[in-house]
Amino acid sequence: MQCATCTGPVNIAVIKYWGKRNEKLILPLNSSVSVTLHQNELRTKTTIAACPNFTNDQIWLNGVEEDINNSRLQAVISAVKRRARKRKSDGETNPRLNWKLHIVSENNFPTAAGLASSAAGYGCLVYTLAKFTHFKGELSDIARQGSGSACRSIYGGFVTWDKGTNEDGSDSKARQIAPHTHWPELSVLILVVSDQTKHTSSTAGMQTTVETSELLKQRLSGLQTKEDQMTDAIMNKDFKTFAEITMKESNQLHAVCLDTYPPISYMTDTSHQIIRLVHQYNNINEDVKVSYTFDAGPNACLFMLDSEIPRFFSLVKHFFLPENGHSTVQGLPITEQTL
Ligand code: 2P0
Repeated sequence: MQCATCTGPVNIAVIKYWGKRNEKLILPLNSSVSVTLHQNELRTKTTIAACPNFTNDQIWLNGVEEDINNSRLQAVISAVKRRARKRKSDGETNPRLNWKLHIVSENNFPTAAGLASSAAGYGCLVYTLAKFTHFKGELSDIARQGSGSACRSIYGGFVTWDKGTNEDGSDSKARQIAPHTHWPELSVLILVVSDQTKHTSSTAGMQTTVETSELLKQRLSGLQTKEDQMTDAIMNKDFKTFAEITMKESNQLHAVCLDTYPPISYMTDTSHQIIRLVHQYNNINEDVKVSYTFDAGPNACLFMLDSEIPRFFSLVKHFFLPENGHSTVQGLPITEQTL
């Protein structure tokens, strides 16, 4: 029996991906920018085991067997094998490419609750497949075919997913714009409001948005400028600009979701309370010290410089945590996280 185990990180988008131009290849309507989180807290762990005697491919996610014939799973498994075979075209054979695989994947955080579990999951799966088959080369475009946002989890630090223009998706992949060491003071606090699976998957939600939202067209027309400003803010470690664009991006994503017909609402009252707390905190400080972003779920990702964490976290504890250290809302712990 041969095994490979890897861990994969979550990434949080600060310029959001929402809408595809090609559903099958998972090609986005816009480029996006993200921050990859450190793997100490939120991560997927995937093990692939295989031997000549296994008769079927099988996969277990968080201890439950899933359908291995899922088209996205099949797309990434066959793409990694195809690329690994190509590398061996000199006649050398790699027996592992013909073995059936047993794949076990676990998240140490709520799955499908708007915390980028599919990004970590597919990013990690592709990386582990590459390790198992001894393939070294481009993986981001393969991870994209599992879940769009997964292409960004292949890289650490600050990452852009270029939407690309080729019809076959060959230029739709992520690249690192700066390593995590570039801005070590930047931290993120994750407030887990709910660990419930989201009512509308990102895939279904963005499809309905593309079909019905007028606001999406307006959003897309201004995004390139925003992406450029965000990249400059990251390169210049300009927290105020980074934070303001991040908040406005989150607000616009959720406005577009509400403009979808029927509307999609991912945030809860608690999410809105967190937004109000951040704005009040910034107003009192007469500066932008903290920013929020929400994905397809109610959970908050708050960016701030690490010097701000103790003061802001004490407010979070005061408003959202009873003395036992657990959220008043759903009884879930709040996780402190540093990039
Ligand atoms: C993002 N999200 O940029 C945005 C912000 C959610 C809100 O990427 O259909 O799970 O698998 O490509 O990657 C979630 O979308 O969707 C997402 P598919 P995915 O992070």
